[in-house]
Amino acid sequence: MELKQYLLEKRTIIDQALHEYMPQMSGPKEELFKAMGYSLFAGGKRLRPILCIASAEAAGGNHEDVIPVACALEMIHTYSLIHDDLPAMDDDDMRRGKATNHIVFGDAMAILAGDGLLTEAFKVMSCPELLKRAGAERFQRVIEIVAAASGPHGMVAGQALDIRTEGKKIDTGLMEIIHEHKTGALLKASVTTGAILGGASEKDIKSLDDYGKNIGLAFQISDDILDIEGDSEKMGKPAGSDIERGKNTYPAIHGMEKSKIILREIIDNAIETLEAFKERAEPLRQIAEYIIERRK
Ligand code: GRG
Repeated sequence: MELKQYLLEKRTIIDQALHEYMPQMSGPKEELFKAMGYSLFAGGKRLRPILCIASAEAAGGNHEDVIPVACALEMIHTYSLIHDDLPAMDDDDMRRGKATNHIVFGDAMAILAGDGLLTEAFKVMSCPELLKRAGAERFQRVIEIVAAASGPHGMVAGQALDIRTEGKKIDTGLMEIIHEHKTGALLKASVTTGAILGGASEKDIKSLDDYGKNIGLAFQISDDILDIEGDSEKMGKPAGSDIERGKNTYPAIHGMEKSKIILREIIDNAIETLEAFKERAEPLRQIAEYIIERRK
């Protein structure tokens, strides 16, 4: 399996579905939808939806089992980035190589574009096709997992803690809680929901859930490392902003060398949880390796 080809294939499927869920609008709602579409189609890697599909495949299902949920995850992720970039939060001007949403549309419209993407995500997931395909029990379980991972038990809590601890010295335990909630929760939910909708057994859901937890943390550590060693042009945003803001990152607390060792260990743990899935989990294995090698 060639990962590059796999990622391209899945990204195409997701982009097509996202365009169907988010048609171009004319009339009074035009500006709002333009602002939502601006960030949704700004060139994101689509990692969360791809993980959702790859997890469904590892469980024996396919992308058709998860499309509404995969797209909803990307909408929620995009909302979080729009709000994270606002002047009241990280105050960033560049994201994905383009001016951030509030720079183009203004703060108020950027807030509303984020709100629109978040709520639309739940509309997309609550479609009758998903209910019919998944059955009521899986359908309910998946929506609850996505809500918990995004909201005040997940990403929103991580962001709140991150903002409140900026510039303060914290211990590794608290830093891990922040990472787990802010970035890890939605990545883990992407894998778990894929497993459930792909028809995995409870034992397999647990293994894939463990994989998701590990790569969620790994992704944030690699992001911390990239912020120091990355190339601003490749990343589409300026490097070095974490240090400037006094963010509590892995390299800041453990140093660069140890952070890289920890990252390798976590990726190895993630790959180990996939043993029972044999060939079907090859994309998930390669995505785990990609997290270490990624440059953006
Ligand atoms: C505003 C509620 C709220 C939450 C924001 C996710 C987040 C919480 C903030 C983003 C801060 C950040 C840069 C975290 C590092 C990890 C991360 C989520 C990077 C961006 O995700 P990618 O690399 O982005 O998947 P693309 O652009 O490829 O979609």
